[in-house]
Amino acid sequence: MQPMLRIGSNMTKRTIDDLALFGGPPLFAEPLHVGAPNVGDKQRLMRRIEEILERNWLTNDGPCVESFEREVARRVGVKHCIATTNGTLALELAARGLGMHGEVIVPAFTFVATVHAVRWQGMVPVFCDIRADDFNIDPSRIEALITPRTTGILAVHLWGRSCDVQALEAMARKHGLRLLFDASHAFGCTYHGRSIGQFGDAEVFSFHATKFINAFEGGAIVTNDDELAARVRLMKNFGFTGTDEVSYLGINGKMTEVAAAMGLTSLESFDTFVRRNRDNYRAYRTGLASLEGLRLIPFPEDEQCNYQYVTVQVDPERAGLDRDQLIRLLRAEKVLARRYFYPGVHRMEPYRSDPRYRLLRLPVTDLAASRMICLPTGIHVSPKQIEALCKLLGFIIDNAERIKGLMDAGYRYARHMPTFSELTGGLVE
Ligand code: T4K
Repeated sequence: MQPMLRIGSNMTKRTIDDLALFGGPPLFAEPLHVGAPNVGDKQRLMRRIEEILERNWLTNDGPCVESFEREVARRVGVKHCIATTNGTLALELAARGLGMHGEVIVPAFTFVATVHAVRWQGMVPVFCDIRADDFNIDPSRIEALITPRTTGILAVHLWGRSCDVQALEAMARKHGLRLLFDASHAFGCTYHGRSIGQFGDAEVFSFHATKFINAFEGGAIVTNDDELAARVRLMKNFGFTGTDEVSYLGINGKMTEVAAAMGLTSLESFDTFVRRNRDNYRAYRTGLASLEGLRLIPFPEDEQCNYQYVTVQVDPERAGLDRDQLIRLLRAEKVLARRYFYPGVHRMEPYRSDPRYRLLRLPVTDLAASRMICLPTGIHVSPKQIEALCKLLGFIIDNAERIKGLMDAGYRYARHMPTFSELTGGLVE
């Protein structure tokens, strides 16, 4: 007798044929995304946009951008916030503004933008492995990577959990290196009770649509360094120091007024977003607690967190299925779980085929890249849906052996396996 899954009054999965991958109806009518935008009060947003249009001041340090910068700096507790077009450009401006050049030590277990940013600025990324417990750059491996050409460390607070800031600051001090943090995931999070954003020489946030706080597209550099702040402010505006006067090599990295309006509106809903994300995270914690082979990566109880990335480590031996098989099963049920971050930046171009990395070994990164799943959360996902999703995962784990047998045998999935594009209504190819 197989375990039966009763999810709600109208959704029962009695046999594995009821799984959507094998022809049953999907668990959810609409797709559950990782990264569906958290949008705050739409009326406030529309009012702000109307005001922008009435002022006829659309970009170039308008009042919305100035308010957004002030508000971010206040919340983070830093002297300066420089808003930018996106997080990637903020990383480039910060790295360049800090005078980084030559080699920069980075993790490979991150979104590709972290590494591309330094590469795009002509620096050589030197990949450092991560720690198995928090998936952040491993400070104990950095020293061996330092050469006379090393000028900086670019560390990532992955999924909003802080790096070992103390160890990294000590390492940077000891070797006279610049220390920049990619805090794209970590707005609203703390390290030892202090806001992320206050550490190193500077930190960078992303306010992309998929982030905890979004500005459609957007980013920011935060720092207490007056000179750096002045420099990147010039750099993001072509180097203009006055009308018709350019005294620096610059680029266009400005945030628009409409983006800042969205950012300000998102910030007003900060507490609501945290509350929903925390409730969702707790629903996952309860729902996954007894599932063999699936380990929810915990958020620290003694820190503030934004709970924006819910991540689960799959142990294929114990779960009976590997990460990619689980993702296929979930996708069919319209749960668009993601493999953040697969396959690791070192396995993407241009790094993969660069002879400099031929002998590179990052065993912890490779293992993490093959085992991590990022599950949907945010204001468009409810704890009830998560309860149903966890029950589904339990059903899958309970029947893992038979499911795996069918999947390994290349079982021609019954009826129709929807494509990602179909699931997202053609919005995402
Ligand atoms: N450093 C780190 C550590 C980062 O994670 C990122 C960005 C950066 C730097 C660079 O910051 P930005 O320059 O982007 O400001 C997404 C985001 O595009 C990217 O910003 C983010 N990291 C990364 C983790 O996720 P993709 O390629 O996975 O996005 P995509 O289009 O597949 O969308 C993700 C999911 O969100 C989909 O299921 C669809 C859903 N979605 C997406 C958008 C844009 C929506 O429902 N609505 C939307 O408007 O990179």
